[in-house]
Amino acid sequence: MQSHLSPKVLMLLTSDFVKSRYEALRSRAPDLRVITEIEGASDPDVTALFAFKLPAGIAPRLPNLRLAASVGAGADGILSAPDLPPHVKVTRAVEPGLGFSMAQFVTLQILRHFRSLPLMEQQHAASEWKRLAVPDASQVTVGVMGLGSIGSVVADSLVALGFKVIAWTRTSRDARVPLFVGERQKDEFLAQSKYLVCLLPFTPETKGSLDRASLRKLPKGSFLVNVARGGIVVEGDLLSLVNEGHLAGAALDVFATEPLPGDSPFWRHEHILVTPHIAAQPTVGPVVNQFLENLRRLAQGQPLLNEVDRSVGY
Ligand code: NDP
Ligand code: OXD
Repeated sequence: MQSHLSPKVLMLLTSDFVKSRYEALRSRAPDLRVITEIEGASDPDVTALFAFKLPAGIAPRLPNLRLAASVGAGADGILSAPDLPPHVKVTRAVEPGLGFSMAQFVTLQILRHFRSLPLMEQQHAASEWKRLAVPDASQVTVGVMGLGSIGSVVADSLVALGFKVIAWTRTSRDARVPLFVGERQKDEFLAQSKYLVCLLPFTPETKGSLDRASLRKLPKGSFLVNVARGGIVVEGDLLSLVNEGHLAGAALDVFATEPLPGDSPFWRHEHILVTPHIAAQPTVGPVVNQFLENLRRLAQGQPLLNEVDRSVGY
């Protein structure tokens, strides 16, 4: 490829996560023009952006931007830019390994609580031989919010472990588990979910949707696993419901503010486990290949892989 003919790509190195994708892109496509800062007040040569977050003020300096590709599964960090022109196509990363990593993480959190791992660790530390009752997964319902490329793999894994699994989606379709659809079936879905796994995208509709009123609908003693985006849950409402004993606890991997501030009451809470947004990550190779394929498709006017529907935000 002649360098003067290749597209020019801007990567915003906002984290190590993006930096490793930058290095992989450079080594897989050495002739591609990739910059990490806009050269000058504006750069009319940049046609594609590859990033996790798009701060305000960048898009207007790229007058010929046509593609904004997320290096992650969620494109919310790009869609939230207030000045991204409506004609720019947005894509996100989809790859099979991501569903498996997420299924490992979610089942780890559910089983840790369901099989009382913290108590076993305490007993171990105290040299205490005390047999615990073995709970029956077939009597326990896990509700998976969002049955997309990741949620469907998580749901299948939980079924394989013997749990009753139900799911909640925005639109109706065929599914391997009982499906509840839209706002009209949300309360019925929540009322059955002893474990609630949030795998929704962060959109104007889902933002703040797990508030006190919704979380209160869960059966008493329920447990929340949020691996989607922090802003979907109203954090103060969650904390009150755990402190009041309505919820047994939560495993939280994502937060409204990341990194989670040191003074957050979630840290060290005995019924809450905080992890630093590490539930799953798209594998570098497939994501970089998908981006290169989309550059090719863009140049040839073909439909893009994993394009986000900007009218619904995912
Ligand atoms: P998808 O876009 O494939 O699936 C989204 C699912 O959510 C779909 O089933 C969709 O319904 C449903 N949904 C969307 N909006 C609503 C709504 N308003 N009401 C009910 N259901 C709704 O997403 P993925 O499975 O690929 O990823 C899910 C999320 O996981 C990502 O957006 C990201 O935020 C998060 N993530 C977190 C990671 C971490 O490390 N913590 C790593 C990777 C991803 P329908 O089927 O009807 O369209
Ligand atoms: C993602 C994430 O969206 O890491 O890929 O959260």
